[in-house]
Amino acid sequence: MSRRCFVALGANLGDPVATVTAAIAALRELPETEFVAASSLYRTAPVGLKHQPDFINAVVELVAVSPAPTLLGMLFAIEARFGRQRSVRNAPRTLDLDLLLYGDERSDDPVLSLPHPRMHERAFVLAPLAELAPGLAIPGHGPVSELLARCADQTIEKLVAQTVA
Ligand code: PH2
Ligand code: MG
Ligand code: MG
Repeated sequence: MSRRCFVALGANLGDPVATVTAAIAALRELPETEFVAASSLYRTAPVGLKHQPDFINAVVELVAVSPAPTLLGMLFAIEARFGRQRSVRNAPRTLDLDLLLYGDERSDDPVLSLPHPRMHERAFVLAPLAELAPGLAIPGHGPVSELLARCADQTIEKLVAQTVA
């Protein structure tokens, strides 16, 4: 059975625009997975640990056949390819890929919580997600557009795509 999935991308080390762009290209190539759409890129103020560079964030929509843990393993493999080092929680990172939603599945497994446990209160997730699926309801929390309206105090800026003349 296939599931509608959303993956969040985040980066704030190196060249984060190039990294997020390349990671979106890598997500297009995932096996047993249909790539549906990518949001715009957003420049966002760090949430949590404040004294670190701004992030570039985006969200991608997929239709996956693989079970959620298999999909998560593929996301970790892409993070590793982009040089992700795991240190303290919320530390700056070259690339973070978070599985936000796997259909309407709910899980409180510490390795893979679904929906992603903090997604409903983060503008850097909700704004790109709202571009792709504004009416989508996050299980246990409600429609994306309503949740985003509650995050008006968080600083995010949509990047206008740069076209080469
Ligand atoms: N990711 C975090 C913690 N804080 N802040 C922003 N703006 N963007 C992120 O992707 C982000 C964060 C943990 O994964
Ligand atoms: Mg994260
Ligand atoms: Mg992560």
